Amino acid sequence: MAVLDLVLYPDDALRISCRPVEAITDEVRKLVEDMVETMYDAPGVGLAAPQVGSDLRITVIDCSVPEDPANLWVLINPTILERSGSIIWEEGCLSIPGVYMEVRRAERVVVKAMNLKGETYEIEADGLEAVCLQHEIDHLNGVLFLDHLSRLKHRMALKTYKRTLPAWIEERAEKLKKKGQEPAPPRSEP
Ligand code: K1U
Ligand code: ZN
Repeated sequence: MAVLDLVLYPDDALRISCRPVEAITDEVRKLVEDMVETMYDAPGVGLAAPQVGSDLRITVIDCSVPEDPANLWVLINPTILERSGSIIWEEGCLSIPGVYMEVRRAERVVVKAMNLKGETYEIEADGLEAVCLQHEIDHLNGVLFLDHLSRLKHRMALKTYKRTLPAWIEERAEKLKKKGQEPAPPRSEP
């Protein structure tokens, strides 16, 4: 298992529409394993494939704090079947570190996805789990939480991001070095 490099905003890789997984191959299993490791290491409550440079429709989610792999969801080719209600939640994004902003989303969702055994299953979620499912499925369509903000809030978010990013990059490099991994240089400037 490996902690993968995170793709950071404004990298174009975050703007692609991901392609469906056709078959559960060893490559898919390895990607999922590394995504889980990367999410727990960050730490985060979710991670989508484009955030680690893949164009596959895969996301992993564990909203339990402290983390509990028993509550891990692996969602392959997820689709939202139902949305209802409205909720405002302060969201973060591992590709836009240091920025937390309130976003309005559906309060409850029903999502259909496939697991690593190739079985289709449904999740009915509300609160943070519903917010996280929507945030991650947005990633698979090239949509970021910034896109849900007003122009003013969007500008404020980018200002915070530019100010705090250098320290975050340094901290992450230190952390990866301690794990014996060399961090990749950032792929694009904010
Ligand atoms: O997809 C991502 O960028 C991960 C993101 C998911 C998310 C968080 C909050 C609301 C919606 C979606 C994160 O995990 S940011 C980090 C975070 O929120 C967190 C980290 C550790 C413990 C608890 C939360
Ligand atoms: Zn995100």
